[in-house]
Amino acid sequence: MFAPNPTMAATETDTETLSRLYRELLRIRRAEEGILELLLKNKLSSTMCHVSIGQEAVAVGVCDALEPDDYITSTHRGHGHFLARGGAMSALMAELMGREAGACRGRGSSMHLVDASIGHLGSNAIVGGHIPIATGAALWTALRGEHRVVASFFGDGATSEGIFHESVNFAAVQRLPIVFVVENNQWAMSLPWAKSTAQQSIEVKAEGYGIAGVDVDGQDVLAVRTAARDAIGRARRGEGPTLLGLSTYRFLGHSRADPSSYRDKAEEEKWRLRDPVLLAHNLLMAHDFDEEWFEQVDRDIAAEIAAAIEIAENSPPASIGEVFSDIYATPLEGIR
Ligand SMILES: Cc1ncc(C[n+]2csc(CCOP(=O)(O)OP(=O)(O)O)c2C)c(N)n1
Ligand SMILES: [Mg+2]
Repeated sequence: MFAPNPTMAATETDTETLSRLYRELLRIRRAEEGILELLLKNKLSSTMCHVSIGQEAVAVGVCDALEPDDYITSTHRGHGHFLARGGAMSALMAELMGREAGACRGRGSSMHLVDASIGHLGSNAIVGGHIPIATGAALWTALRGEHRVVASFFGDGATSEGIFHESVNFAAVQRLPIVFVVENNQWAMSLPWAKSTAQQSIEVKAEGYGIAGVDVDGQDVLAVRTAARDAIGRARRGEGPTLLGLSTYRFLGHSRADPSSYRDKAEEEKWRLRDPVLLAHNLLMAHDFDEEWFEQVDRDIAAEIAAAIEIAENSPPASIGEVFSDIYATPLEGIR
């Protein structure tokens, strides 16, 4: 079973890649801090909002390994997946604020982010609900003889859902081009991973399905990227799915309303030391990146977020008259 390493893996990676990954990790961290501020100011269209602070290396490492034509599906905790896949900051902020400039024109909010233009097939409020959608997309692309890969993000809790087993089994039998990304943040609300499964190794679970599987340090963005590249490569070569087990941790509560009183503070402290942003920062310091560079990255990101919020605030609110548009290919009688 995976045990967190004390330091980030010393991988041979060029500094351009490292700095790109760091920037993206920080971009997601700052965006979600901004989203929590907007929530406190009552500026979001829904209070249902789950942030992935602490888990950013999962989204960044996997999405960095995908090609532009590939697909992802995401979860109720999906702001990071959206941004890492190339979603615009303004499309995210406006969506959360219920504005026309949002990715779903303000009608989806935090848990229903979709953007076909970046191959984002949607996040889903139903735990595990998007895993069969991802599997269907993988079947579709395989039947068409394309070389696209689908990466489906879901939490540890979703692996206890029947639909997870059905989807993985089907994808395994059909050798579909899909990577099942288990974003294992150790908790499903108040249920710890150790109490939700008798087999905590994703690698061993994968054996049961007859597919590749691996347990990876999900706080180490380089390790995540390397494992994702391997899995995506297998899928693209027609070698079938991979169960990619990424151990991570949500630093905050399940949602804003959850103080995580069921968690051991020592456990929280231990994981805080393995903050993915901090680990990447330290690695860049070891590559002689100076304070000035880090401050500039911070300023660039702050400016991007401020501009995105301004675009959202200047955009009209989603209109009730549009609530059924883009839902049905042929609108039903009486529902328009
Ligand atoms: C089918 C279903 N069951 C229960 C819920 C309520 N629920 C929302 S999030 C959640 C926990 C999910 O845990 P996990 O999959 O590990 O994701 P995490 O929240 O840790 O990112 C639950 C039980 C739901 N939305 N859908
Ligand atoms: Mg979880």
